[in-house]
Amino acid sequence: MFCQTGPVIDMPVPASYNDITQDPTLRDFIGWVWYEREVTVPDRWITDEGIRVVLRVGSAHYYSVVWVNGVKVTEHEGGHLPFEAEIGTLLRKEPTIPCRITIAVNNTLTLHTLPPGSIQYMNDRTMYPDGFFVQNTNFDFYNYAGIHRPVLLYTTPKAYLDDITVVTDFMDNTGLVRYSVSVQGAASATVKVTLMDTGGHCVASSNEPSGVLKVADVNLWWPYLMHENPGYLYSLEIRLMAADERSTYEDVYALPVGIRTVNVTRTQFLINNKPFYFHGVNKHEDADIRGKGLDWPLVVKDFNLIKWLGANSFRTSHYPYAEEILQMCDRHGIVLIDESPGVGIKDIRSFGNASLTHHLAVMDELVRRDKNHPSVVMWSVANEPASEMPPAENYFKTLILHTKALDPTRPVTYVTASNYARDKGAPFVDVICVNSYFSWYHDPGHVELISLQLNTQFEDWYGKYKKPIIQSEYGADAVPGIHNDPPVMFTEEYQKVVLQNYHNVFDQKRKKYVIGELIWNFADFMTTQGIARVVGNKKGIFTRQRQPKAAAFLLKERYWKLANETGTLPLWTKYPCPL
Ligand code: GCB
Repeated sequence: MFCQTGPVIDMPVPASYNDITQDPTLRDFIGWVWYEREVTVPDRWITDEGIRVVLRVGSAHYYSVVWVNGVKVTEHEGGHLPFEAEIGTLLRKEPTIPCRITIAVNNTLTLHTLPPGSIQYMNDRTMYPDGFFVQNTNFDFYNYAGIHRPVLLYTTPKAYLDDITVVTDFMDNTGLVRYSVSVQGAASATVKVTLMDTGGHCVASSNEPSGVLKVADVNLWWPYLMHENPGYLYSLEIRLMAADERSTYEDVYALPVGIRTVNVTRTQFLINNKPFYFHGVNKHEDADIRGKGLDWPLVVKDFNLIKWLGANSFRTSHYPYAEEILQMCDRHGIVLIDESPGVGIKDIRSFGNASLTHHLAVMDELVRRDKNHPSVVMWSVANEPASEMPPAENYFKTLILHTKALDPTRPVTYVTASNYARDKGAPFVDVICVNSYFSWYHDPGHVELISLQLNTQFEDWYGKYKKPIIQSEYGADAVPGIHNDPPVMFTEEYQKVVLQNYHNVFDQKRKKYVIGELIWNFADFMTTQGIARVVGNKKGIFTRQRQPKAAAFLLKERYWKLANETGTLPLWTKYPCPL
């Protein structure tokens, strides 16, 4: 059966659809879009009943419905996280036709989605035509939509490895890898687990589906700039063998494992029992043309810039990033604060049960996806919610306790911008993360006030909660190439002087209870149109095309100074290198 779909346009995957065509209605489109393509699958996938065929969507923004050969196979709420459907049975029903995959994606945000938003119909017919509506949101980035990450077809045997959980620890020189393997599709199965070092040598093994592997003379996973050889990864190879009356099945999975611990005290963040100071950035998945679509050259360029800068960490502001990016962090020793898409929760109706239920489900999906990454050292459940509203107390208590139950090994936070005295959720977080924009949104132009106001901010938060604090955002817009001395807002000089004033205070407080500083933002990024934004947010220290502004050099000098003072430089910095 051959189906004609109708007029279509070429649309690359992965990519946001917004900036691909010249059509302004598609750029700002709100509603359903349809993707479709046919693929031919190997005959063996059809004839061998012992094979599971799985369709996996890395992420699609926001609500997706998926059909295969016209039959609905799954739907999923939420961008930023993967979802799957098993389609083998369906393909077997009509083995002669190619596999037609149809994905409908709707980017509408409501009060109960994450991030939340609302649709507003404009009813004044003297101003707006019939049916005119806008999508309102409370976040500061463009609501890019489409299929943002790869769509894959893969197979497993009927009996397969469904999940692996790894929790690591160490005592003296011995590493401990507590693991548990979940098997599906087999009444009984044997599992062989082998932990290998980077040279491919087996360092520990077991025949149990769960247990503890002991690693003598362990190589711990260390962050970049904290050890000469950061990002050490073992490989946990798991082989599953199962049989039924028809056949035997073998599944195998190799999971990179970094052995490290994370702990928080009243004043410190400890990785492997050593104080870790976050000197890093906030990012966005954002670039010209592809929007939020995964783009390997961009990913690798960004990691080169992060390392050039001497940054040791970033926050996945304001949603979960592609798994490929987390894998890069594991390998390079870049520490992550892994954030949910809980950004812009400002309306009291977004603190109700429907929203909370969805937020809990998103945390389930996020922790299930990212729990085994050594680079992830903390969960952030939200960014700048209206945490002063009374329902925030129950909302964040439930959310944070739920996340801790999912993963007792990592601290949990949400990022706040509200007043310390009125914040209802702060008692439940492990680390206080505060955003502030002194001399920008407050007292514009008055950089001389930063020192006083920032000092007050830190003393107030620490005084009330006695928890370590990360300055999770600070910065100023700079339009590249605009200069003025003495500095005025939007110039490269002003961005620099704001940063310098913040740094002076960080240097006093980091010896006490401030455990990190994350610049807003790594690079300029696109926002919705408005009078406060000139073709996007310009607080990047790099342009959207990843060229440095003056502030990038200032930050580079600072981060390498911090690294020299608090860390251990990687081996390659001791030899001539293109820094
Ligand atoms: C914030 C937000 C971030 C914005 C930034 C800004 O507090 O968390 O999403 O982009 O401020 O530049 O206004």
